Amino acid sequence: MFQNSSQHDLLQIIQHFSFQGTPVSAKAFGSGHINDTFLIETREKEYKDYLLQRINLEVFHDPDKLMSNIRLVTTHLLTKVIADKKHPDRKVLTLVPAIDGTWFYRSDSGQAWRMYDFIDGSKSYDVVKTTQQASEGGRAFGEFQKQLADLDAALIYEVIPYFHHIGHRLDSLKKAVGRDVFGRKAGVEAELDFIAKRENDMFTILDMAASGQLPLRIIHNDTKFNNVLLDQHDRVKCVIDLDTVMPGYVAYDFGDAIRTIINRAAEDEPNLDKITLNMPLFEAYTQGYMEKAGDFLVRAEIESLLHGVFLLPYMQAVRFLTDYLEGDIYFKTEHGAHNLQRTRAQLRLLFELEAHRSELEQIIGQVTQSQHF
Ligand code: ADP
Ligand code: GN1
Ligand code: MG
Repeated sequence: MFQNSSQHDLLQIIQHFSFQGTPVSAKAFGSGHINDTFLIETREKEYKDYLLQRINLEVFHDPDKLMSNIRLVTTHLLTKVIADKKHPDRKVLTLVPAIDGTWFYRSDSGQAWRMYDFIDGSKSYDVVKTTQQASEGGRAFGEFQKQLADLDAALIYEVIPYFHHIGHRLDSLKKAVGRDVFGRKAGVEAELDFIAKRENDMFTILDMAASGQLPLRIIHNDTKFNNVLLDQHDRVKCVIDLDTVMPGYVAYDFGDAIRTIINRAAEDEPNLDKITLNMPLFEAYTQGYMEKAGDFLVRAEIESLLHGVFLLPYMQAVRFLTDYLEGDIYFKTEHGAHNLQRTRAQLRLLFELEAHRSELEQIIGQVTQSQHF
């Protein structure tokens, strides 16, 4: 297992990449749920540090296609960032080539590794605290969608099919319930009931899309707030974690960002009473997002944003619960009931969002009106 990999093993792995400097340490880094991430520090001041990642092959079955997407997207983003003279400090995730000229390294045991430049002087937040952070996040993801608007979607592989398709996610949950391999179903009847009661309401975005109202765009698909790096002054530095950049509907990105911004507590908060809504952060993100995206969104997309706010915590709960029932094979977990705890926290968040629906709707309305869309 990777967690047991020694510094020595990691330093061996990076020898397969064309980097500069003398690596002196490899430390586990970040709090992502999917890949194994390490900061590689180099001795010399003049050389960068690096970020080494073991790609999770249980999640990404075809690393060639995954890395082809990442190359395509980062190359495209770079042309946009270079052209943007107003923001010279902005960065694009930059891959370090492997010594064989490809973009990742396959070890003899079949593991897939990649390396990025480490983006210095940046921070990511699991819980958002200030309206400055939230509005910058909104600008970051709004701009990201805009920058990808002219990338040919046909060139992007669908590396995880039906990633945000709620019908598909509910089918997976039902199959997991049917199999109940770990005998955990009996302990989650209340959660299953809560999910079942809302099932029909959660198809609105797919219905709007099916009736031709929503354009399919290239979106980020994992806009959890810790997937944007901010600088010391909490200004956007870089959008990261590009593994899931694929076609989708903008409301998915909006809803997933709000899921992690509006919640005063952590995604896996065990004390459900701590899960309350921070409305000023919701307003700030919406403002920042609309500032960048307002000029390309069609009216139906603006209408769909609120549906995304309910759908994404719901879908996330469905995914966590499915993984709990299947024995925790997808998301990294820290203890046996972690996916259940995450499920409960996301369902409580959804409950809170439902209780404040009209306020949320009003805020979106006010922001969009004030920006004349
Ligand atoms: P995962 O898919 O597991 O979430 P990420 O690519 O999001 O992996 O990386 C995990 C964390 O590592 C991020 O949340 C961020 O804090 C940090 N990180 C990722 N890439 C970089 C980078 N190039 N420079 C600095 N920090 C990074
Ligand atoms: C995973 O990789 P990370 O931790 O940024 C997951 C997202 C979930 C998120 C929940 C490829 O994101 O879809 O929303 O966990 N990524 C993948 O925290 O499944
Ligand atoms: Mg991440």
